[in-house]
Amino acid sequence: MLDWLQRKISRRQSLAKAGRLGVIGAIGAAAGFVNPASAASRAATKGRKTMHGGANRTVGRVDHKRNGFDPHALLTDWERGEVTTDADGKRVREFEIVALDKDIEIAPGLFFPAWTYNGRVPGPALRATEGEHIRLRFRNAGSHPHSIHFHGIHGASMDGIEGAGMVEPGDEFIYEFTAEPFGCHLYHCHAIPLKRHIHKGLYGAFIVDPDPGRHPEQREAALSRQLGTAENAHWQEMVMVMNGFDTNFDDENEVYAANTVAFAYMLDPIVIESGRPVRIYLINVTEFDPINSFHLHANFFNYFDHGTTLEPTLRTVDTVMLCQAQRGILEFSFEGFEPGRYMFHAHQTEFAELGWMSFFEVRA
Ligand SMILES: [Cu+2]
Repeated sequence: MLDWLQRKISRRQSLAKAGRLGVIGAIGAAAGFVNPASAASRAATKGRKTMHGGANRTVGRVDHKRNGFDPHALLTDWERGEVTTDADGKRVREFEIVALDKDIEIAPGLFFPAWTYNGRVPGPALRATEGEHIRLRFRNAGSHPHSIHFHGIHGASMDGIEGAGMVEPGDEFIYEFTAEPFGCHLYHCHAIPLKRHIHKGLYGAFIVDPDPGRHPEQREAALSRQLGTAENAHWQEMVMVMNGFDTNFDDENEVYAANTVAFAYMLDPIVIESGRPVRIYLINVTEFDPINSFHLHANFFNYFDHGTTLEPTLRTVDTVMLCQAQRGILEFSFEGFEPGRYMFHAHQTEFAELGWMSFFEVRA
């Protein structure tokens, strides 16, 4: 812990020294991070809980069209692939993913030379049902060898490591396995050096819905988790991949976010209907920092670690912390709450101030 703190402190000092042309300077000028101290202090002296609202933010707008993905669309644009039934009556779900090098705008005016799955960071949020046969065709149109390593159950030859689905530029591989266990999972490149390949943007959500037929004791809970059912449609579901970006390649992140674009959900809050429950598929892929976290203001949630149970593993908490690749499902409700803006953010305040800070806009 002391080493980690020490590293952060020396990083801050070197940034301060390099301020005139350093990273913060570059972000401050190009991306327009500002600190409206007067607003913050006004709020503080009034003792209002909105004090965080006066913290750092960005000015200007990211061009989501040019990026080819919009942070609000990323919340719910599940990639469901093509479903067929094979000769044995088994459901087969087929996906296609292509790796592409692509510059993406992660804060207004701040570009990151990403490696992407399907041109977006995070990659497509793959969604399947427990027990289905997954067939994923992966083509590498990028400049380096890449793979897709799934967090799930599969054979050694499908693991996405060297000799098991590592794909040279211009080549392709088909990964096949059964979607299990149900839960909130992820996939990422497993090429070496691993931290560079992951951090460049090669990761995404892999959500496996429980098959209600396999969970007769908890059928209602399973139905509510299965995309496409009336029970599921009642929920306001969304996926958030917590990530960070090392914009100057010094193995430290300068920008943090949920779903890549700094402060995207602060500038344009996520609208929530107070009468419907909320479910968040939360995944941490942040490289270089030991943990990331999610803190919800003014409310509490139940948490399902890895999403692999239908009963909460944590009840009535307002913060969870996750190491890299750890993930889970959050369930909560704003029913009966006063309409307004409810903040959520990493409770590493540094991450919050560098982009991972957001709002729910709760409406009646
Ligand atoms: Cu890679």
